[in-house]
This record gives sequence, C-alpha cells and structure tokens, in this order.
Amino acid sequence: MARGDGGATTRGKRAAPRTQKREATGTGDPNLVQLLTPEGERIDSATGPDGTEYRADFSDEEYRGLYRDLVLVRKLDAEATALQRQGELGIWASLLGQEAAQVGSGRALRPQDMAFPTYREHGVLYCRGIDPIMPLGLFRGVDQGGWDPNEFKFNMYTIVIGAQTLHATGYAMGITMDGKTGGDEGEAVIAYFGDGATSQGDVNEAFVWAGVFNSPIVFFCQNNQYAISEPLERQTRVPLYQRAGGFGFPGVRVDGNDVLASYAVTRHALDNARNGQGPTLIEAYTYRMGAHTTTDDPTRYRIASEVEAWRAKDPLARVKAFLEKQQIGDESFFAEIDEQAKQEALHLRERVLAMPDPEPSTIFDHVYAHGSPLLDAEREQAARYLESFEGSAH
Ligand SMILES: Cc1ncc(C[n+]2csc(CCOP(=O)(O)OP(=O)(O)O)c2C)c(N)n1
Ligand SMILES: [Mg+2]
Repeated sequence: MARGDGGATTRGKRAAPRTQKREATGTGDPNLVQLLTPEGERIDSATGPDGTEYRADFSDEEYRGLYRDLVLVRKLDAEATALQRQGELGIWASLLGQEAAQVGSGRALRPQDMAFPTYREHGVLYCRGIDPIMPLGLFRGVDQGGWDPNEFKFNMYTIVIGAQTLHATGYAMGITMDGKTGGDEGEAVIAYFGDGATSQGDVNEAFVWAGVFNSPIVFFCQNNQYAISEPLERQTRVPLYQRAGGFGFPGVRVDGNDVLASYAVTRHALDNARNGQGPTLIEAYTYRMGAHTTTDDPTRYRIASEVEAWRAKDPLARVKAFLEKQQIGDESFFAEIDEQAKQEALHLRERVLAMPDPEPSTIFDHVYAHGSPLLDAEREQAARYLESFEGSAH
C-alpha cells in the first residue's frame, strides 16, 4: 500500500487525467453484460448491443462447481507466483483478477471446440482438463509446454502478441472447409488475446479473414486495462468491442469479473459460430490485479486507488456472496474447497521441485515433426560444444 500511495503522490499530476479518460471508454457503458453484481446479486437476464438476451441458469451443483474452479485456479496461480519468487520458475504471468473471464469462457467450450491461448490462460487450460503442471515446465525452462494440442483441444501458449489469432482463424477456416459446422455437434474456435494485442496487425488481419470467410471463431479479448505498463487509452479511442462492427461481425462487452455472464456470452457466441453464423468479438472487461509478469512492478505506472476500486469487483467474492445468500454454500463447503486448493497447490509445488533438468539436446526435438538437415547439423554442433567442457573445471 505504502509503495502504491507513494507512486500516486509523486506522479499524481500525470496519473489523474489518465484515469478520467478511461471513464469515456470504461464501465459507464450501458452495454456491459452482467448477470451477477459485485455484491453477489443475480440478474435474471441482460441484453447485448444487438438485442441478444443473455441468461445463465445453473443448478446449485453447477454454481458450486464454478466457485470451486475459481478458487482452485487462483490458488494454483498464487503458488506459481510464489515458486517464481523463490527462484523455481524463470518467470510467471499471473491471471489474478481474470479468473472469471477464463473459467466462464473455458467452461462454455464444448468438448469439440479448439482454443488458442496467449501465455496467461492458465484458467482455460485448467478447464480443458490439462494438468496444471504443464505450463510450469515451460516457465521453469525444462520443456516447451508438454501437452498435446489436439488431445486437449488447447493449442500451445503463444508469447508473440496476437499471432495465435491468425492461427486460430486459419484453423476455423479449415473447419468450414471440412464441413464440420452445423448443429450442436459442429466445431468452433476461440482465440484469446489482450487489449494490447488489438493494436497488432495480426489481430486486425485475423478479423478481416474471419469476417470475410464467415469463419466459426470467437475472438475473446480479455481487456485487463493494461499492456504491460500501457493503459487502455493508448490502444483505442472507442470501446474495443465496437471495433467488430468495422469488420462486419458483432461485438459484445461482458463483465469479465462475472463468471456467469462470461459463460453465457461465450456459449452463445460459440454456438452461433458452430451453426455457421460467423465470428463474434467478445470484450471481457476485467482488470489485471497483479503485475504483468513477475518481472514487472506495476506500482511504477498505476495508482493504488485504481487497484482498490477493482478489488471491490473481485470475481470470486461475488460468487461466494451469492452462494451464501442462496444458502447453497455453507462454512464447511468453503472450508473443504480451501483445503482442496491448498493440497493441490502443495502437490503442484512438490512436482515442480522434482522436475528433472532436460538433456540439452532435447531442445532440438520438437522443432519440426520430421527434423531437418539444418537442425541435425545444429544438434551436432551443440553436442560438440558441450563435449568441449568435459573434464574441465568450468
Ligand atoms: C509481437 C510482440 N510484440 C511485443 C511483445 C512484448 N510483449 C509481451 S506482453 C506485451 C503486452 C501485451 O498486452 P495485452 O495484449 O494487453 O495482454 P496482457 O499481457 O495484458 O494479458 C508485450 C508488448 C511480444 N511478446 N510480442
Ligand atoms: Mg492487457
């Protein structure tokens, strides 16, 4: 707190207009789709900008399941951050604050849908049934992300900002060519990216292609208000979801801290896509509560009061409040989930610490499916270089 407040004092003159400007494109927008308020009040239905009515009707068990997902995903993420701080991971990109956007959209996917993540979608990865240890190997630098994208319908993490939107669009065009759209069995694609990525050429090119070819894809933009230290108003002068209109497909802004609305909006957009109705841009309006990555210090560029204002919109607290009010979650239920999360985090930690260092030559293993002469030569060269150290004290 003291550090953040200090930043506000020393940089108050610069920070103030920035916050005011954000209001113009911010939460004042009446088109924000919300089904669960920050106080935990359920809203029966919400209308999107094109008149679509969104509802989310879950059983008590499903509400509890969503809460469990949110708690587990947050706990595992916190454990990964701690592991990085203790020198066990090279870097970590935390999802703190974005749990509802990820669990809501992740649970809205049908088994046959394909997801293309960035580097922050640990919550979606969890919903796809991938062992949460997988991205930790990547960030520990001992493997290149070990899951099979086709098995789990979840592509590899992509660090190159926006690149995966083009891969996803190509994949979606392929679905159409293969005749795999139509009905509930049809396939759809979801591409995740951030607010900063919307300024990339790749993302805009993906919008053009997806729009023109009416591809079965949902563009899921987690607007967490920052691209590292660059705030939203450095990316756009209009709300991001409105950009879709220029590409000829619908855009909708959802409360990304509301797991129910995130689910409802994503499910609807995916079902439209799989039924041949083309792309949708979803702007999940949320906030990155932590640092960009563990290499970043957000107190250098944002004021503590802004973070506090978003803390009041916490995605987990509102579901807990709802469960309590509805009397579908009691003390023992919450305690049981906390204990499960603690055990899973501990298990994750033990397995990370036990990860073996790889043979250096394995870095060449997964570059091409069938290798290449150049790669073979480079493998040889690296092996000779490593051998040159044998028997030396260094
Ligand atoms: C093509 C490219 N340019 C720059 C970077 C460096 N970079 C890494 S993360 C990032 C910001 C991305 O912001 P946003 O799209 O809002 O996603 P967020 O990290 O907030 O989830 C940048 C510029 C990169 N990885 N790739
Ligand atoms: Mg961002």
